[in-house]
Amino acid sequence: MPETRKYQYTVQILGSGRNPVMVVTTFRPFPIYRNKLRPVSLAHEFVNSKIQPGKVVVFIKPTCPYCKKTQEILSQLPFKQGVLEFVDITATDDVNEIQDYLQQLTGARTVPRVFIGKNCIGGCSDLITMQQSGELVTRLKQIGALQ
Ligand SMILES: N[C@@H](CCC(=O)N[C@@H](CS)C(=O)NCC(=O)O)C(=O)O
Repeated sequence: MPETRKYQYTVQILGSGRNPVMVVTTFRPFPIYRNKLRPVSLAHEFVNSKIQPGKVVVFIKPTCPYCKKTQEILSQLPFKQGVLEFVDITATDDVNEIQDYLQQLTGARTVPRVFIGKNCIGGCSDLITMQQSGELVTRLKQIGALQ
């Protein structure tokens, strides 16, 4: 059955008098499948947009000790500017959907989830193993992430 899409906008009117300005503040696509309204894909699109070749992205929760350790390890390395990104998934409205999608992509929904380029290397313990074996720096050099 082909998927049709409906869209939900939240609109804010700014300004006053003769020149009101309409601003679309949120936008959510709702694919309708078998007449059921189901929000999907925003989380997928969000995660996909962050995972890029040449970048290191880590999905984190700020309260997670494994995430803090991961941040500590990676922050000590000489990354090129803009190459390393920590994405706090709790700052989104889609924490569960993002974790579900991370599970689908990587086999685990725990944080941190560390991506070197398009590949997920796992979580904090995997990062530590790679750091100890020297593979971490090798992989980072391979994608051109280091200065
Ligand atoms: N062995 C994992 C442990 C990661 C872990 O247990 N993370 C916790 C947060 S501290 C988690 O994701 N729990 C499930 C959740 O928050 O949904 C690693 O080294 O990354």
